[in-house]
Amino acid sequence: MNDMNDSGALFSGQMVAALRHARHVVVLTGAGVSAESGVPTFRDAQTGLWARYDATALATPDAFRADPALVWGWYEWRRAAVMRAAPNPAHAAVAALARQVPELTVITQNVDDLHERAGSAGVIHLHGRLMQPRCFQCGTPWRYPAGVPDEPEGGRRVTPPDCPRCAGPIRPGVVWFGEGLPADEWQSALAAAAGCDLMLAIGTSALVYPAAELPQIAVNTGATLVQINPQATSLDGIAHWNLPGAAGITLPALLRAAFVGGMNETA
Ligand code: BJW
Ligand code: ZN
Repeated sequence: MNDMNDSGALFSGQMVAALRHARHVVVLTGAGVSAESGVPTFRDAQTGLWARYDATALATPDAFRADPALVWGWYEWRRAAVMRAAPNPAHAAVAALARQVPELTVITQNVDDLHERAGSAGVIHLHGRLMQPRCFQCGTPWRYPAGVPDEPEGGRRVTPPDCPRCAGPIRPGVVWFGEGLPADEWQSALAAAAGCDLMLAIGTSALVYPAAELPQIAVNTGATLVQINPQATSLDGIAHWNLPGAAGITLPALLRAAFVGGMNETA
């Protein structure tokens, strides 16, 4: 295994060649890819009103049933943060990679739309989309009013809107713990993981299943696994290369090494 430094200055030539010659690349992203856009990761310490709560306890159907205004307020606060955020160089590099390899599949666990806003198409959203709420009772889609919600910095409780069809509460369009992943997206992700020859796992703690199975599936079917993450994760032991840097620096540097004349490459 070959590691590199945080600035992305040196990469193993073997790894760069694997990327350069890959026919189907899968990019699996987690919250870390949006961290440099200022969107807190799921397991970052929470602030304001939310500091008293564990994110994993808020992201459940039971939490919404017990206190819909608390949970909807948390998502409104996060929606405002995402709408004010801009894609960072990691999102841009993922979009650019699609123009360098014959086939690229982007699978994200993120509920934001920063990959799309950077230019990626056909992104598989395993955990749903923040911007596509629906009724908690009857599932009817609901549209947010235009504009960024005016949420105070510390957050607040917000009563969810009522469904125009059944008067049930509107819920965020995300996948909570204990809920199944969208079936089509999961099947597409499984097929891509099993069919790719290189997977880039970027900015995910790989703690949440079944998404965390995808890198192992890729490795089991012979793919090269490259991880970009400044912290240790459960993927460290199965990745062929661990690049311990920030995604917004490391991924653009890796692409320059692979596709712009082989700079930043070791023998
Ligand atoms: C940087 C960086 C920089 C920082 N550059 N990197 C098998 C075993 C055990 C449990 C289960 C199992 N199968 C299912 C379960 C239960 C459960 C689960 O996985 N629990 C675990 C906690 C153990 N899974 C589920 O419930 C799933 N459903 C399911 O399995 O359905 C079938 C079923 C139904 C009923 C009963 C049983 C089974 C659903 C999971 C849904 C997850 N949803 C969330 C919330 C979405 C909405 C929201 O955002 O509020 O999705 S949870 C949260 O975690 C969110 C994320 O997408 C997901 C993954 O997190 P991610 O992206 O990895 O972020 P972080 O914050 O954890 O890590 C950030 C990383 O970035 C870190 O590593 C940093 O170092 C790094 N980083 N800066 C690069 N600049
Ligand atoms: Zn309804």
